[in-house]
Amino acid sequence: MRRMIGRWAAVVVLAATMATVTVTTGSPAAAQSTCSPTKVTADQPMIQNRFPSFAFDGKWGTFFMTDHFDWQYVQVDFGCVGTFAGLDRLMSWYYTSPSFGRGLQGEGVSYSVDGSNWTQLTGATTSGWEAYDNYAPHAWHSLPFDRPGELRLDQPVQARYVRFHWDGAPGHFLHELYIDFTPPPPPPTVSLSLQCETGVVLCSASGSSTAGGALSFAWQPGSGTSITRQNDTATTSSVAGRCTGSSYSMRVTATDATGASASKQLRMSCGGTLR
Ligand SMILES: [Ca+2]
Repeated sequence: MRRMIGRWAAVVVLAATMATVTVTTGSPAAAQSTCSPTKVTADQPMIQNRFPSFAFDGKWGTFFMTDHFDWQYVQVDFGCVGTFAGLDRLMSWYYTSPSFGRGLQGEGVSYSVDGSNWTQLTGATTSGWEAYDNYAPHAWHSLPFDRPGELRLDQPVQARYVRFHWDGAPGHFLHELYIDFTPPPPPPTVSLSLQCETGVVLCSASGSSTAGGALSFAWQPGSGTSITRQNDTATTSSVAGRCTGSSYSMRVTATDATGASASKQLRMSCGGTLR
């Protein structure tokens, strides 16, 4: 009878050892930009419900309209610091593009990282508007209606806020701004899979980072469990040890070179056979 129990126990242990549980966490597809939603504002009031956002909504048929204010601006807050490289605009005179152009009405562009300290684009730091009158370092006039072409920075800069400045008038509709802005890449994410076997303490973890490169693994055995690090590679790690109770828990954290990490924990049965 004792022998029979021993055989059954052996079968149970074997079956239990074969069983595994895997938990996966994190996903590269879950990586999202950290930029807040874009906000468009203006320093002068709109008229006829032509909102400032209409100047940056991707639709040429909508426009922002104000009264006659010199050197007013529309500000685009991208919600994060990215790379700003150039700006073009679409303006009309009552939906037309007359040949007389905008005359002596000035235009210019500035940018900021924090919304407090601003840098104006100048003729010396840009290209694209050489055909127009650069009457002040930061200001041009005699631009045409429609699209004059992109004012392009010689060296792209880091910015969160971009302002388009212009001398406005009611019939000068600002239909759209075309801003060359590249948001920063989303922060790296680590995906991690932890697999442990019942009956013995044998766990393995594998993972990857959207940033690429090697991962470092940190193992935290539950109470009453001792483990020995077995094997590490750039993307996998494993431990083995002894069960000292009826169950054990195991937690592993994988961290990439940027500091992004993912953790996972499992609780498994010891099987009562390998104390
Ligand atoms: Ca528009």
